[in-house]
Amino acid sequence: MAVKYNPKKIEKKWQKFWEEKKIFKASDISKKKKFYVLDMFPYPSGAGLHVGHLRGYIATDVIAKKRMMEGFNVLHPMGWDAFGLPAENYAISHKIHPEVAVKRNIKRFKKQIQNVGLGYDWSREINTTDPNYYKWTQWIFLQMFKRGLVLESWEPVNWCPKCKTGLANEDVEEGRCERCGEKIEKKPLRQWIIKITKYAERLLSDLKLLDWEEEIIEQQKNWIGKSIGAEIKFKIFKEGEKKKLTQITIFTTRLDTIFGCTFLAIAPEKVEPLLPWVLNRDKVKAYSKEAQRKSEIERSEEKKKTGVKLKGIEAENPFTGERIPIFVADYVLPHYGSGAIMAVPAHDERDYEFAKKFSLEIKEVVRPRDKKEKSLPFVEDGILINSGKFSGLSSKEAREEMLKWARKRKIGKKAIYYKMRDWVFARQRYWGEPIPLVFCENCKKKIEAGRKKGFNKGELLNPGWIAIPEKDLPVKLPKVKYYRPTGTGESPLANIKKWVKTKCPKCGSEAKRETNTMPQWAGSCWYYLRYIDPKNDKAPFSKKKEKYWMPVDLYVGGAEHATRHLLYARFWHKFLYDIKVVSTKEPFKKLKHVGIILAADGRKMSKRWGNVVNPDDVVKEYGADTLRLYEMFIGPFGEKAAWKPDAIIGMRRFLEKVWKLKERVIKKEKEISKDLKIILHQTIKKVSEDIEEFKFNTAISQLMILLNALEKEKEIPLNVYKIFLKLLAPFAPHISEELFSFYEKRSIFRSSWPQFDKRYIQAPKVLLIVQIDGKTRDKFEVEAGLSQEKAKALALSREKIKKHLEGKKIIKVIFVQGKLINFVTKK
Ligand code: ANZ
Ligand code: ZN
Repeated sequence: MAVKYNPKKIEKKWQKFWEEKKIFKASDISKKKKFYVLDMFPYPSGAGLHVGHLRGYIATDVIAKKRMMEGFNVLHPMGWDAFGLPAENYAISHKIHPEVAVKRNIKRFKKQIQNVGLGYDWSREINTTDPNYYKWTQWIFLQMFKRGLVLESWEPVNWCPKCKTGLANEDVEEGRCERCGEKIEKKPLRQWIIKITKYAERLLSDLKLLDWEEEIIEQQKNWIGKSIGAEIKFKIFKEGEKKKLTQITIFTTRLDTIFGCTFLAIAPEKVEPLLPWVLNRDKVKAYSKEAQRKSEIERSEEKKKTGVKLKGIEAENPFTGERIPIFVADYVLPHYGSGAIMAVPAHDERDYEFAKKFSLEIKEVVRPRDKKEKSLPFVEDGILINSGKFSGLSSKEAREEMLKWARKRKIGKKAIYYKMRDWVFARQRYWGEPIPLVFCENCKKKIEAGRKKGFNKGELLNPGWIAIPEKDLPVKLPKVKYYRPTGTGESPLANIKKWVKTKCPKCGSEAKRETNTMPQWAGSCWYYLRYIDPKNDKAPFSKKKEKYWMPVDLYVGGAEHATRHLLYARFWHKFLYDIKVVSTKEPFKKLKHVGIILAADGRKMSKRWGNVVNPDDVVKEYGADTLRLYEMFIGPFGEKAAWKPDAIIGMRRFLEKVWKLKERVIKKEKEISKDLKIILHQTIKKVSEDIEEFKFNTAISQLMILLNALEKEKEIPLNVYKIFLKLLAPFAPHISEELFSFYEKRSIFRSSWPQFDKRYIQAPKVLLIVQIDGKTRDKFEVEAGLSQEKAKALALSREKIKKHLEGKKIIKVIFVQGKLINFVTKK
């Protein structure tokens, strides 16, 4: 075989072979153990597939192929997350209908993916914009609606003036639109919300069931943001008078600081009930109105604190009996806790700023443990001072004792709050799943008149809104010419009169369709379930298949989805679990995040910088196997890595050497040297283990070590050669399949994964330093895991050590495994 390695010749051939022979197809009924490995599916942007996408897809492909060779029934599917703003904005800027653009982009993405030899089961391909798919997205929404988890709301929402739509809290990053960077405004808007907060506690506590990276668990926890504290009632009086007017409940996580509370602060949205007694009412009203225009981020992070004192009234600190002033201040947010706080300037940053500005009293009540003076505000826990009978207690003890004290007097109780807000589930845009509801005046009147029979929970909660019967799903997105956002707060669908006008499915009266669409996160909330049974038209998927395949054993994707997608999908899954549609509490057992790939210049790859690497070009120049190897070799999987064109060539050379090796393969049996056996079995072990641990780069290094060793042999027995090919196959499937095909008819992926022989596995060696009284006297190689006992025996048997220990008595041994043993002696 004198032919040169030519990936162009072999890669297309094997891609066709795999597809035709259905090598990577998952079977639904199987006695084999299953393995479900999932990629976060892409939204098919106009820019095409990016080498960054491929880093994750190749990794899951390596694992899927290894599992297949290990005898598992592997499900590794792919699909398209194609609704939403990116697709719609692309369509608008390119003057092409989103449906057409999406179709075109999908075609391109798919071709790019297939070019790389990824072993997806394409018979399960899904597309969230396909009515046969979103029929079931709408169905799940309706199940939530019917059970009272969906609410119509008019609260001001985050509005992006550029994208011209309302957004969820999760879509706002530091006060700006996560998509376009525009500053977010508050806008009163009719919308739908889903009560995800009902699941907050379970979303938090079930994190412990998961084999996820700590980093992502932490981000989920922070997003849910559970705070355990206390609610305390403060009595309100007319200034200087004894008769109580009303009371205010505050939420605090630092009850231990209450003796240092020198004023109360109330959110502008919550001040209304106090106004009848307030003397400077107009000023307070004006301030409150103005404050509500700012975003929450602005309000809570603004350095200059603002507020207005409520003249004519005061509060009583229930622990000290002192009268304290009350302010309306916009750093207090309406939707957290009770919307009112007890302010403790000495121990809270924001209260401190505020007190300084308004010259209010600053009372220190907590000291650090070490008693040294600390500058204020001191925000940590410590020991109480100036706190009556609670002085001397630690912060933690004080919180417990003070809560007891408050409970006894019925002025306080334990309280738990979550930072997470309900999910704003409506967008005023065209390219999304229609929300399957209609509005019927007639039914509304019925419900309001108390004739509630025949309405479900969602309909009673939202009088007039009627669920589309399941048999009438999907509610299809109408095909239209004009789909630009209106900016008025209404979806462009509202202009399609013919579509909007409909009959009420309950009473037959004239009704109007809901014109908001679902947010782009809806389709990805359950797609992993549809892969299990993608063509089912009777149900979202069959229960039997779900039982076999779920949960997803391994999920790989970008860390940018750590909060939104993963939180929303876990929420939908828990809901489906509650209504007995799925059998597992959590959808994704193990999660790995993939680091981003930067351009050679260290910047993010972006059209703007002109530094995007198109995988097609790499495949054209070097071949898919080289690209695959390079993407896995580029660096530790979870970390970002820069694309280095020079390093790609190294991978290509490696494959050329692999190709050449064939010339030395002999078919007859032959014993190989012990040294080569050791390298061979070491490689089987290391490649197997490294793949499991996502250490693809070191697995490839080890393959290079084995290749070097094989190159030194004159004759390579076929059985050894096949082992090498099998270990290489998940990384470089085309070349491995081609070389394997010279000897076997079956695909290399139908062969079995090599097993190492323990006898040839050497424990890694390290240098052990032997000291006597801290002075190094000897060093020698030992196994890394050597125990203290064995190290001691070995050391004491060495001549040098024997000599130095003469006449001395060992009184102590200090041992650092894998490094050092030190004998402390006495004469
Ligand atoms: C008194 C106090 C003293 C507080 C102290 C802190 C430090 P986390 O941990 O984030 O939950 N707070 C309560 N409701 C608020 C609202 N609606 N808007 C703004 N701030 C609010 O924070 C809980 C703390 O945030 C609470 O504890 C309260 O201030 C403030 F030395 O009460 B604290
Ligand atoms: Zn009706």
